[in-house]
Amino acid sequence: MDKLIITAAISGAEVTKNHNPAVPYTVAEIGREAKSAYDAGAAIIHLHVRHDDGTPTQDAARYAECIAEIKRLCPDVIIQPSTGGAVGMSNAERMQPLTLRPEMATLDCGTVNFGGDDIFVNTENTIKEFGTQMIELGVKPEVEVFDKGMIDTAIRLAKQGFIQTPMHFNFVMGVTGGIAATTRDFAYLADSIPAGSTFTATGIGRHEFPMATLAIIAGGHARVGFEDNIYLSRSVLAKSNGELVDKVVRIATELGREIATPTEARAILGLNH
Ligand code: KMH
Ligand code: ZN
Repeated sequence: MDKLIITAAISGAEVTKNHNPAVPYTVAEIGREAKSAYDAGAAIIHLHVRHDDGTPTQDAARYAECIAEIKRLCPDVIIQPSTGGAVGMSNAERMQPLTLRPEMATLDCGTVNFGGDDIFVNTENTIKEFGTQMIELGVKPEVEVFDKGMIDTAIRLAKQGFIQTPMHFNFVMGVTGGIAATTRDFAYLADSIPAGSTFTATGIGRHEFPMATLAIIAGGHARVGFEDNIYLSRSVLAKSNGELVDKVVRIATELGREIATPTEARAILGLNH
């Protein structure tokens, strides 16, 4: 079994300091949270950026500043900007971080009701447009899956040349409106991806560590972080993303799964940089 790649989703676009005061907004705060996660064992930082007041932005210059700060503190970490941004952003706005040619970026492969009445829109043409840009710029997509049909969409569009293979998937489980975070649905998703693919599991809220544990056992990879969950345990706020990464490292270690360094993660994911 490959070593475990831990992704830290340190910031997100929806969670705020009202939920947890350690949620990062400024460049310095983004750097601090990335370093806490990296020091604890994260190989990938999944990145959304904000203005200093916490408003989400996909501005390329703001991404460039945050990426420079993360690279200063964590020189070899893999940085994976979001192209999902926040609900309601235009495609042009969302795609901006791709111009920085990151090693990886997210590719959301379908539309989903997102946390209630919001709709996170990813039409067929949007996915094709984003996928084409990623191929042209040499950015490896992480295929974001909020429901099983999104795997089928990714497979279909890969056959048409819009996504390179082998693909790396992220099963985002437990979003209100998306697939549930259950053992049955985890197995369903893991059994539905093509041979030779890799996957990460992300459980939302209290599902974070159960889904990470299933992925550790099944040979997948795990994502934790404030974007998905702000609690270390029931009613106990995490003081940093590093605390969440540390917990998943402890679970993996108990189960006998070693943790991948960024260099080992690059080999597992076939990153070329
Ligand atoms: N903020 C969500 C609407 C991604 O990073 O690609 C979308 C999201 C997915 O977070
Ligand atoms: Zn995200």
